[in-house]
This record gives sequence, structure tokens and C-alpha cells, in this order.
Amino acid sequence: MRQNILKMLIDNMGEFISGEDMSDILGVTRAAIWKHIEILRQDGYVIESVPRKGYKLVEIPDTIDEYVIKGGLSTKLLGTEILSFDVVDSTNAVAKEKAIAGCREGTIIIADKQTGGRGRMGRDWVSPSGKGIWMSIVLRPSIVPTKAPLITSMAAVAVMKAIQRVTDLNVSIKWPNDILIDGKKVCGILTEMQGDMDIIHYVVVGIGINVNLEETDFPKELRDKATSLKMELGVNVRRVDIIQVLLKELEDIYLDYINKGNSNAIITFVKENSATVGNRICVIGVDTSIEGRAIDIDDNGALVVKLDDGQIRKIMSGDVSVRGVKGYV
Ligand code: BTX
Repeated sequence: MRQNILKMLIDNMGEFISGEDMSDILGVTRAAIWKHIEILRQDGYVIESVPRKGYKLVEIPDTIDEYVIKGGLSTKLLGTEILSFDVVDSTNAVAKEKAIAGCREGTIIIADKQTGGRGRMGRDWVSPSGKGIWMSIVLRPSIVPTKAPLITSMAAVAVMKAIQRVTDLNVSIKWPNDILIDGKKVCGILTEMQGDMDIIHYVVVGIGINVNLEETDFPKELRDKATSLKMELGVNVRRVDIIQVLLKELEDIYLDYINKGNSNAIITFVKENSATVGNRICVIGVDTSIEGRAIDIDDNGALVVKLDDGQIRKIMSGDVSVRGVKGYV
């Protein structure tokens, strides 16, 4: 019920709706409406009430709970189920548990804070309270496992579009899983998959976006490599605005690919906005590293590298780090 009341208020944001209309449409008493409005106020919604005019939603809090996210969400698949937490170890870890337990495709796990946020290869991901988007999405794509890296690219495209749409900032994609502003990391994506040789059981797409972090939220060694939307803009950004646009963008890209099986649009977008293609890079594996020029991204999302002796290598996104020879990008 609270979700329906909130939806009506959001749809009429800035305008009054009468308690009578709400109770008629929703089929509950005006007293029940008033009770839910009180709870919404306690949750941080600023709702004016004027006798004979009704209720007017003035401000939505920057919380990341299910009601707030669903309030303005126009997706059909992503976010049908949203599990939001104050604190978790890692949203990817929770998402994997839920996926194994059979949760539906599109389920979202989101937390205000992570105590054990993870990057690739066991690296840490800084995830302080109330300042970022720490979110994982469970997908069950009917594609072959070799195509799974494309899911990371899809998420990168969706994040990039969402940041641009909401903030107008200039962003680029560092292959395979980072989003950069001016060469500094503002988002990382951790895609984890469970499947057999020819079938995927589930994919968990973990997305970490630094929204309102300050420089002091990062440990010293990251301060010249990491940034946040707030650090770039000088003002706070509402997390929920980014989340809603991101989920819609990702759903559109994902369903288009699943239905048509064509990755051209995704790859073209990644290439056009790549901070990697065209640059000299160093690819660091577990016990080897190679240097060359990144020249392309292939249909599966692999990075094509031309070595100095002319050999061409294709790098899958798995366990490698890509560093610019002259810096981070
Ligand atoms: P990655 O391995 O490419 O990057 C991790 C590296 O990025 C770290 O070693 C550190 O140098 C740097 N780093 C750590 N925290 C931050 C930060 N907040 N901003 C910028 N740079 C940072 C990237 O892995 C994938 C990260 C995914 C994070 C999401 S959050 C939701 C989900 N749950 C979870 O545990 N992980 C994912």
C-alpha cells in the first residue's frame, strides 16, 4: 500500500492530491492514507498537507530503499524484486546466495554500506555508508558462457549513459570494467558467473559507483586514482536518480541483445567511448605481462592488442589488469 501511495505522490510531485481521491483510488480509508504518509515522513520524505487540498510531495530523500527506487522506475525486468540493506559484506556475495536459492531474474541487491566490498582478483572496493551505489543484479541470460563478458560491457554502457544523463559529466570506459572521469575511476563493475560448459546458470553484475564520496573517504593511495560525482561537480547527486536511469538503460540494452543476439551496438559504443583503445597498454596477468597497443574490441568484448613485433593477441576480461604505459588509463 505504501508503495502505491508513494507512486501517486511521485507521479504528482509538487502538486496536491486530496486524501479523498487517494482513498477512493486505492480503496482504503483516509485514516490509513494518513498513517502511511506519517511513516513516509519518518523515512525522510517531505510531504506538505493542507486541509481540503490534500498532500503534496516536496522532497524525496536520498535513501536507497525499495520504495524509493521503485517509485520512479520504468523497467519490467530489472528491479522487479529489490532487496535493500543498511550494511552487507558484499552485495555480490548476497546476490550469489539469492541466485543459488532460485531468485527471479532481475533481482537487485543494494546496500548503503559494504564492509567487504570486492573488486576483481580479491581486491577491495571502498564502499562507505550513504555515499555510493553498491548494487548487484542477478541475470539468467540464455547465452553461451563465452559471451558473458559482454554483460560487463552492457553494464559499462548503461552506467556511462546514466552518469552522463544525470550529471552531464564527461566519462569514458576503461576496458573491461571501469568507468573513468578525467582518467580517475568513478565506477567499477564486477561480473561473476556460474555455469557449465555451454550454459549459464546465473550472472551477478556488481556495480560500484562513487556518488557523493569526498576525497577523505578514499585511502591515501587511491586519492590520485579515484573520484566521485560529487568531487567532480561540487554538489551532491541523488543516488536514486542514477540508479533508475541505469536500470532502464541496462534493461533496454540487455533485452535487445538477448532478443536479437547482436552485440554490434554495444561494442561500437564501448569503442567510441573507450579510454583504452588506441593507447599503449600493459596487460598484467598472474605471472606474465605484455605491452603493446590496444587496437580494437571484438564481438565477444575481448580486447585486441598489437604487440611490438606485430603479433595480435586477444585478451579476455578475466584475470588481467590493464594499465596505460604512461599512467593509469
Ligand atoms: P577492480 O579489481 O578492477 O578494481 C579494484 C581496485 O580499484 C582496488 O584495488 C583499488 O585500487 C581501486 N578501488 C577500490 N575502491 C575504489 C573505489 N571506491 N573507487 C575507485 N577505485 C577504487 C572493480 O574491480 C570492480 C568493483 C566492483 C564493486 C561492486 S560494489 C557492488 C558489488 N559488490 C561487491 O562486493 N563488488 C561490487
